[in-house]
Amino acid sequence: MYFEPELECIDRAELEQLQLERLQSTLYRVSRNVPLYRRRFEEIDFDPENIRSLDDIRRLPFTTKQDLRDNYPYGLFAVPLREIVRLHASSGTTGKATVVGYTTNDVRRWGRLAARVLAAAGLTRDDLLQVAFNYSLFTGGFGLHYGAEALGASVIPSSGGNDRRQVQIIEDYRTTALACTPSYALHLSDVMDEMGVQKKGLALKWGLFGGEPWSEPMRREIEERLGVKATDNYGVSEIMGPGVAGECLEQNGLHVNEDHFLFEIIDPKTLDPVAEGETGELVVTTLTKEGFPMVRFRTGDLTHLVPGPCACGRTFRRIGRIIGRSDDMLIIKGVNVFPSQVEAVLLDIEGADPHFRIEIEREGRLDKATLFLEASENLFTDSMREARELIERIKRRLASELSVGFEVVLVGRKTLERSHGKTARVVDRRAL
Ligand code: DLL
Repeated sequence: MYFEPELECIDRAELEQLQLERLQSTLYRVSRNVPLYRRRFEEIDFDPENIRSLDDIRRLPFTTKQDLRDNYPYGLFAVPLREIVRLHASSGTTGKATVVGYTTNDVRRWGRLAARVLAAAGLTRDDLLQVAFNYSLFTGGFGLHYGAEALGASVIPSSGGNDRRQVQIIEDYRTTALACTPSYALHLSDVMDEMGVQKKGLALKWGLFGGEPWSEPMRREIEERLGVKATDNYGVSEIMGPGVAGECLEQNGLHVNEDHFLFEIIDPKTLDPVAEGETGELVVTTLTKEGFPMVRFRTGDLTHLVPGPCACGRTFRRIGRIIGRSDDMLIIKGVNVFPSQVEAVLLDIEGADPHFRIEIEREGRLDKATLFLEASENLFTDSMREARELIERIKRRLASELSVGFEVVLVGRKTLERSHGKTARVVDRRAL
């Protein structure tokens, strides 16, 4: 039930002392080793020596995704590359934007924190966890894999995709726990029905879902259809991937691993802390990361602090499920996509006029993204063949640069709605 009970149930006063010490050493480390932080601390005349309480963190500037882009690829690493044993990136970023690095200690800690999340979600060493997240630059697969190994459970690294084979493995290997995105879990359940699988006969007990937003009705549906107890877990690659926070079997908020991450919830407009329990943007400072420490990283994710202690006995505070984003980032099939990335691809394709609209819906259980693109003067063509070729070219580029497949539909000039002179770029019809 607990993986590290002495830490997961730590006395709050002791925790705060530990956080303060770790915060101070993180701030020392970044001010010595990361030019961006050194410069920013100098600008505000800040010396890590002067951190007296956890609230002092509010004096420090935020770190944003833009900072990561500006320092691509290795500018924010706090150790020489020789110390780094692993590189990852945020989902969707096949190329530029984010690269994060882990030292040997970071990888080991990542496994332990993911193991806590698994234990809180019901797993023990007797379980067989099928990890149907991709093993790639994306952190999902590896993170949960290490967690299961640290816990001593058996891992089935099936990775993402290949639906019928996933189902067959669940049946034949007698998988007891499944980790994937919540929408993929529902999709697999449909595939089981198509294949005529008797779900009652499966050994499945636990479902660990994360990587994309979902809802209570989705949880209930997954639980009923797959016969699992479903829990939510949260992570973001800039911080560490899965293992940042996870629900326990009370299913009422995600315990943040507070001995390793200091979190704040701020108003994304004023940047001040929100009142306790109100919704705001989650900001995270890493307390033990060596390779890629982050100070006040703005995740863009909207959540709230769940009031009061939890019946499970863990003393770590809980955040509510992520209900949206403070920026325009979309999560399509679990992959992060910014409309500006779509625009950049279109701009780059000769003749493509970036007047576009992205429509996202759920087809069956899975996300379907369609790009409606206005044909511009130079790509307007009577030739069906040329139009088809253009569409194929755009599809290929989007798939390879954004890691998400789009349907592409060319529409006539000036047919897309303009709102205040700007295209209403995203229509999200998904009901979670
Ligand atoms: O999605 C890490 C992860 C993998 C977490 C597998 C859990 C399970 P990124 O690719 O960097 O990392 O995407 C991070 O995904 O800022 C959220 O917007 C969203 N996200 C992650 N977990 C949840 C969740 C991984 N449980 C971005 N609920 C984050 C809602 C989530 N959104």
